[in-house]
Amino acid sequence: MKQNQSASKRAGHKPKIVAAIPCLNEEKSIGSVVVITKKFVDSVVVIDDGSTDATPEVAAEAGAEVYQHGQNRGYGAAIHSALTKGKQLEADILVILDGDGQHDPRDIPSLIEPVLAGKADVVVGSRFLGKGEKPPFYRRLGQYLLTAATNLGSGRRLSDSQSGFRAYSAKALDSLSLIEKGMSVSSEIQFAISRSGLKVAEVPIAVSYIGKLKRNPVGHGAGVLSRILVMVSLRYPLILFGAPGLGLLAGGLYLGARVLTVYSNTQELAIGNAFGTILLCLAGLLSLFTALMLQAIKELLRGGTQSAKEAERYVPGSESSEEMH
Ligand SMILES: Nc1nc2c(ncn2[C@@H]2O[C@H](COP(=O)(O)OP(=O)(O)OP(=O)(O)O)[C@@H](O)[C@H]2O)c(=O)[nH]1
Ligand SMILES: [Mg+2]
Repeated sequence: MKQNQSASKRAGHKPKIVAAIPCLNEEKSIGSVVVITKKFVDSVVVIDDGSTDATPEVAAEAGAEVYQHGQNRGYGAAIHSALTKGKQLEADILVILDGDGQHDPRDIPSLIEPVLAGKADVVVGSRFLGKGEKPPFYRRLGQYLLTAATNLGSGRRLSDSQSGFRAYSAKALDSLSLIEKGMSVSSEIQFAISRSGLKVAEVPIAVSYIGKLKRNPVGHGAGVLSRILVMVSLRYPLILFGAPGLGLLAGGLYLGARVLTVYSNTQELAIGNAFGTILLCLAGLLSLFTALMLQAIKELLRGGTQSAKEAERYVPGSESSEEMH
């Protein structure tokens, strides 16, 4: 069976739906989230990201398989484990939702519908579509900003780039390869979708914000934004650093030519222009060097991802290793 076939194309086969719930200290909510989620999926895996409370025990009691990180590795690492678990369990569709009760598992049927219909490989549950409760104003502001930056950088437009309620087809599980360890993983997925040409859809979801704020929104927003900038730099290094580098170098050379002209006519050194020449040439060379280094890293990462995928697909002794999954 090919892993990258869409659920809808597997004739006569009931799609296997797995839910994965990343959790860090969610003992109060995880029990009911698991119990309700189980009604809509075939199995539930809780990714316990180093909780120090009773989250793993409560999740297991509620009927989830619990996969433990042993120590806190970050939301991105938990998403990475969730995608890997989905592949291991041969899920046709993997649904990921938060364990703090902000997402309503009753939205799962509408979330997976576009994947079942073969219309999408990734479905993002959007908090900003539909008429339901919206996140509080101050959180909405930050989320709009992060969504605008992610849309601009990735070239894919979504209304909610930071949503943690998503569905992935088997093809998406096979193609996504993530490196972000923190909350910026949601943006990274949008960049990866754009690169790999996966089909993406959004459906409205309900959210509930009753609990306390868990982290400083300004620090959180700034952290994610800085990672988006890194992603943009890695995506367009030649445009972002190469083109300005060439411009600065050209400006420096122009100023240098003027210094030489003035000197040959008057035998005097135009100190200001000479300094300008040195500064512009140095900045230009630095920018060009950065562009080339980032381009090299980009190609290395792309090569590494492809080799990892080939290694994952390779089964010794098989004619067509892809068929073995
Ligand atoms: N913050 C955080 N959450 C994690 C981590 N690992 C797993 N999670 C879980 O990931 C899900 C999303 O995290 P939240 O902190 O609720 O993120 P959020 O919904 O954007 O933020 P809030 O609006 O404050 O709830 C929750 O189920 C967390 O328990 C981690 O290292 N940090
Ligand atoms: Mg939350």
